[in-house]
Amino acid sequence: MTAATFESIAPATGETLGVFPRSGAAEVDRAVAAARAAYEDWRLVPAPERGNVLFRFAELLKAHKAELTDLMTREMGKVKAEAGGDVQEAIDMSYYMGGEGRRLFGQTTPSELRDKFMMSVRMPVGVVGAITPWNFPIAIPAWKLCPALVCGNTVVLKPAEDTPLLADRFVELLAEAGVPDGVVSVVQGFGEEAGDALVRHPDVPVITFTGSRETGIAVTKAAADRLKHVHLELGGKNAIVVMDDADLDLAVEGIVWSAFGTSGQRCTAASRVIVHEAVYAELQSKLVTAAERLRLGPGWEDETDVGPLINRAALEKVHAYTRIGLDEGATLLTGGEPLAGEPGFFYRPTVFADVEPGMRIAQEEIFGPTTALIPVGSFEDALAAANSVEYGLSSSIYTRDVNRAFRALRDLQTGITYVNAGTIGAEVHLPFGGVKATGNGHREAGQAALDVFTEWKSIYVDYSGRLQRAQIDTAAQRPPR
Ligand code: UN1
Repeated sequence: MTAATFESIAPATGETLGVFPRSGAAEVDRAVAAARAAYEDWRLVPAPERGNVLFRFAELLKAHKAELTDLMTREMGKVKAEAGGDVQEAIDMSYYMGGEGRRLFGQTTPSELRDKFMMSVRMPVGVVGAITPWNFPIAIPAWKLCPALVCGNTVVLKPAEDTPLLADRFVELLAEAGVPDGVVSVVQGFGEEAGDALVRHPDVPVITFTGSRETGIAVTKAAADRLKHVHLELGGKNAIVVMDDADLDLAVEGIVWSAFGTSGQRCTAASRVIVHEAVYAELQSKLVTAAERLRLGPGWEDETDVGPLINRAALEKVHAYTRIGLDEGATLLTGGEPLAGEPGFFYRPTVFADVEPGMRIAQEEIFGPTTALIPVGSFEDALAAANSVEYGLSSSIYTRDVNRAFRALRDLQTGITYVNAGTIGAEVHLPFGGVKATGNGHREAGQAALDVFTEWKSIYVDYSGRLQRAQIDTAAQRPPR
């Protein structure tokens, strides 16, 4: 066991919540060996029984929802309603994937030959390495582990080093739900040590990772030598388009929720607002009024609207982007500074106006409560600006024109598009993920998640009792003329 440790720090106060072992290659080896051994039995447990374990896990998450919610407000910092939503998302995913235990549908299809049967079935892949972020510290582990487990895989989880307490509770509840020893292990620690060892481990054929684009590329390269399956959920630079016919009050509510909810620390956060010039001035003033009304504070206090950022480095990064925006010539309408006199990592909700689509604050993921207003003269210009970024996770349009709405649904280059709602709030039973630099073609959640954690096997059964040659003997099957 390594002697090195790291601390979990409460972002609202800076106090230490716990001390954790800083795992490296040796701990990863041990966890993978346990997962590999446990796989031999877990893959043979009938899928409906594996599903029952997930139903029990959902019940336990429900029973512990208040405790987990409170812990999340302290360890991760998000406000109570959102922390409860994070836990709820895990509950929903666990029930949904529990139900998959009685589906996991494959296909049957007729053979071209007589007395021959064919079908495809999903097979588990083996040990899954799951690397999860701190921003949804209960929901995202559930997005990855629930489908992985119901499909018959075992898992080594490397959670973010900012939220180790929540990860430990997550895994304890899984064990209490009946997940056998070794089927799920957690290795606490840092990406460059524990994460890297997991990604490179020869006995881990699948890696599922949520985090930054840069780390996603590094993970892909490290996994390439062994041709691992890599599922990536990376950044976003999500835009809300507000057209001249939009309900502006509704749009402002959606912008505030999407830009400042979770202090902007969602990969689906609206960090750009593309506004038709006919409503630009009005929207700008309504948005500033709404942003300035938000109360910052610790997540566990009922009156708080916006909690702290996750750590000091995040605070410094967000503030650096404020300086970049000012240097680029954007107009700072509100915010743009840390909350004075606070021990925690609080940053005021920040709105930039007169932003050009090509500016860095309109192109790069900030992951904080900063949004950029971009004026445009037409629907076409709005779509072009929205699509001008390298990411493609979520997008939204506010309009009352059904034709424009459907064109936007077709032409916005993102994996998720909303009409008359903000960019956040995806539900667990539709695919979640993005195009372009947001990922590599896979999706989590919904049925699509099963594709990450299974391989297809095609099965042929010939019950004719004689040699039948596909593609050659088919003529003999035809009735004589
Ligand atoms: C994330 O930010 O990584 O759609 C996930 C949403 C949430 C999930 C966000 N259900 O905003």
